[in-house]
Amino acid sequence: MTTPAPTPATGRDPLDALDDFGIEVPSWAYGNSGTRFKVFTTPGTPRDPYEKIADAAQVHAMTGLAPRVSIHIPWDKVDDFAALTAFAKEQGVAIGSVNSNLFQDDDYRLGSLANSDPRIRDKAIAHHSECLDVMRATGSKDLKIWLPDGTNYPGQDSLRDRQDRLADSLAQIYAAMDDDQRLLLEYKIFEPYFYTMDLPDWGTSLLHCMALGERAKVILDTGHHAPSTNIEFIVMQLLRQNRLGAFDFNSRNYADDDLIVGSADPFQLFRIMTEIVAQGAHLPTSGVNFMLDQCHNIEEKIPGQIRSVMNVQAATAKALLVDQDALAAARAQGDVLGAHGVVMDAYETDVRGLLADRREARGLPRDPLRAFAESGYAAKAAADRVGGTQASWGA
Ligand code: AOS
Ligand code: ZN
Ligand code: ZN
Repeated sequence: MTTPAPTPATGRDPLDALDDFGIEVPSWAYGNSGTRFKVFTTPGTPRDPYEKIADAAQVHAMTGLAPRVSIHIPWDKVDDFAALTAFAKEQGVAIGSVNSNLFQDDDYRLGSLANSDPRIRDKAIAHHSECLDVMRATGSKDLKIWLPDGTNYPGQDSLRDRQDRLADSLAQIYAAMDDDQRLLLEYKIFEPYFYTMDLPDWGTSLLHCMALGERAKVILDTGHHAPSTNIEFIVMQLLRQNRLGAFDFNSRNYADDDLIVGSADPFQLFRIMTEIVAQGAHLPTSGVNFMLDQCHNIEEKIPGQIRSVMNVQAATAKALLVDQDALAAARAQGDVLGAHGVVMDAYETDVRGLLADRREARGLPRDPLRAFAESGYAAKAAADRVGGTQASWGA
């Protein structure tokens, strides 16, 4: 199919919406990280949060697509968060969501926010108060909670009591938040526990968010579902309830692979973005935070992130090219294959040239990966960053 013309109704190019589209990148993607097995180190890997932010800023400089960096506490803890925020600004980016960490403390063996021991629950709640202070210092508005709590064996704990304790802990965190702060609640079908997770699915996360209040929203990590789950349906349903707060984008083949989004199944990413565009949720006013949650073990990290944001942009571009008038007409006529064809025409459009043109028009490199390779940044980082300890997923 040829490149679609601008929509006749407005005369505007549907891809203009991309100019305001941003993807948040995770600080931990720039550290050494990977699987349960060997973690390969790379020369030039950041040694502190400043160097992680400098690397993330390269992604934005090359693509214009990654204006914010998610941070993780305590991995990105610094003495002076105002200074870190100012440094990010100098680099051309901002600090995005603040991720709490409930999965690296011996106290949390039997759970954190859902633990039966009130002392341990209080400790986990207090950690979120610390994260809220980091948000106040950095200007971040999103507190992101991934709850690793669960059980491994039938009978290990009361599933009902765990939910009640979790609800109470979350309510205490929510009560400590400012009016302009949001609580984003992630779910995951399994891992680190394998019999039950306390937040295993979008329905459970949504129920907790609804009990908390309007500023509690669900995070959908694309790697956190059973095989064959129809993720775009969940996207539609959460949008319908105004409860989709954010994505953690990544690619999933088997479990929580955390690989480059859109690498294994670009069609799924397109289907997700089609539901997003259909409800106008690609616009900044929608409040949906499009984040990456990825690790790069064997590939170069900055190019891996550049590729990732470009994949999300390409899927969004194709979704924007769906001819909504033709789609509505085909649906109204009960034209099953006609409607399907409209969607497939958009998916099969080669948007690479269109996106390169748009980048060039904004003063960005036509080919961000090539521009980064030619910039010499990686070699300079490898030469400069000697001594110290390289950052890793988990530190
Ligand atoms: C874990 O599986 C989740 O995806 C979380 O989002 C987690 O916080 C993230 O991977 C970084 O710790
Ligand atoms: Zn995640
Ligand atoms: Zn995950």
